[in-house]
Amino acid sequence: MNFTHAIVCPPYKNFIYGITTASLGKPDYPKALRQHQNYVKILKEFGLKITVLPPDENYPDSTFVEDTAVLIPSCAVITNPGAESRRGETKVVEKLLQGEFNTIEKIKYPGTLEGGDILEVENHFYIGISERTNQLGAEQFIEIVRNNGMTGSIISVNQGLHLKSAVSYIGNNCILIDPESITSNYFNGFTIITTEPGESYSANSISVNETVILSEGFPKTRDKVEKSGFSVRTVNVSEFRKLDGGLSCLSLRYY
Ligand code: CIR
Repeated sequence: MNFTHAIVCPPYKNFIYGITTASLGKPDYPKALRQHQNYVKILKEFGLKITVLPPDENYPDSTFVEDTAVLIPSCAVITNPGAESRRGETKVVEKLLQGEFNTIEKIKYPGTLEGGDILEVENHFYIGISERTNQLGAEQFIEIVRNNGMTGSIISVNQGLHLKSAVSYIGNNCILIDPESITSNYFNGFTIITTEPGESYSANSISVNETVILSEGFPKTRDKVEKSGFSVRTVNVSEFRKLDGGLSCLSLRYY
């Protein structure tokens, strides 16, 4: 996917109190800051213009900026996070996007939707129904993408936080998927790369300007992706993983 811009939000020090179901211990804040800086550095190396939102002391999870909006080429969709403590995060993002996109759409209560549940594959969007995204939110989103000449369909997420915790589109008709969390039957017609046993976390990745960015520490899956012809970079996001975050959730990418 060719991107020219990304929005990020560095963690604030209360980040360590973000929502989590992982039992990996408390994140180390200075380490998280360094990892975030390195993540941003890598995006810059790919030529992306970075907009940095100020760290937000009111929202410990605000560094997971991907959940607050979905940027489809013709408009920005402001989400309505399913986690109540995260609902207010969208305000600052909406204000910023008003200057970047001509059309702003919104997911409205009682519909809920988080960006981590939206998997974009060319002109189609897969929407995960999860603990955070409900049927109503998904239907509102499908209506919006239809009005913009694209399509959407629903996938039920029975394990893990978001749809994209377990699946990524890495370009070239290729899906990277954790087979322990989600069946690849949803993706007939695609080339499927499965994460290796014990490496499920690496299913969350992003593809930026012809390179796949994977989490550091999952060598077997990295090998598989490289052998499938992709060039790969890795980035350490261990402190974000402790709060159920993947590397995709640390930026909102667009062009
Ligand atoms: C949460 O539970 O909302 C955050 N601690 C993690 C959100 C991760 N978001 C994402 O992977 N898109």
